[in-house]
Amino acid sequence: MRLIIATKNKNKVKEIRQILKGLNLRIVSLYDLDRKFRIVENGRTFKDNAVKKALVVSKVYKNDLVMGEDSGLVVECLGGEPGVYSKRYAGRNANDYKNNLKVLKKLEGLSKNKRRAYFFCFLALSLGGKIEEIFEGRMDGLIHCEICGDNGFGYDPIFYLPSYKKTVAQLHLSLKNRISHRSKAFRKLKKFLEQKCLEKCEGFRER
Ligand code: ITT
Repeated sequence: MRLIIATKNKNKVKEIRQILKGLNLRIVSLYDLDRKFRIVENGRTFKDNAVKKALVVSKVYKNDLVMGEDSGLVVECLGGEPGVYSKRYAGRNANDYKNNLKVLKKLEGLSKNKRRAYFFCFLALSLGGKIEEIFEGRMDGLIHCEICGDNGFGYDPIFYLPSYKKTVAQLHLSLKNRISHRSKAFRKLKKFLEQKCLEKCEGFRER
């Protein structure tokens, strides 16, 4: 059985493959299947977007399990920004570097206790065009005062973890994958699939 991850973000796929290692499913992403597959992300919440990604893909790939994933950075003193706009925070030609600079600039001069932020990941699992279950994960930290580190992607170079005294981009991927928002959500998914869902899926496919 296949688990299709409804994402074209190669960095996410790399993390997800490592987190789900050992699961008796073939993991493929939209990046592998159809790079032109378009999903309009116009939800107001991570949940809306994750559900939309899952359903749109599940209606096409009806015999596969489909996982919609939406994630992003929430900065408390910015009223939740960049939130669902994390990918394109710096505008139409945004990239990770420009997005990071925009956040750093908005927080310039602010003390540590005003720099609280978290990453959020929302997952929606779908089969045969219907949502089966949803999962979430969160990782708390602070916005650093400069860009630091080369690992990871997105806002990892400015997301500082006081307990490690490092930004996420300074951590090895295997450590990020033990503590991240994404790993927390995907570990819940993994447990669910192992305990409850795989038998149902096999039954579904035999119909
Ligand atoms: P898909 O929609 O194809 O999944 P995407 O990159 O557009 O790919 P999202 O809409 O979920 O994905 O946007 C997520 C953005 O949030 C991502 O581009 C990063 O800027 C940020 N983000 C999410 N998870 C992150 C992480 O683990 N580390 C750093 N930044 C992250």
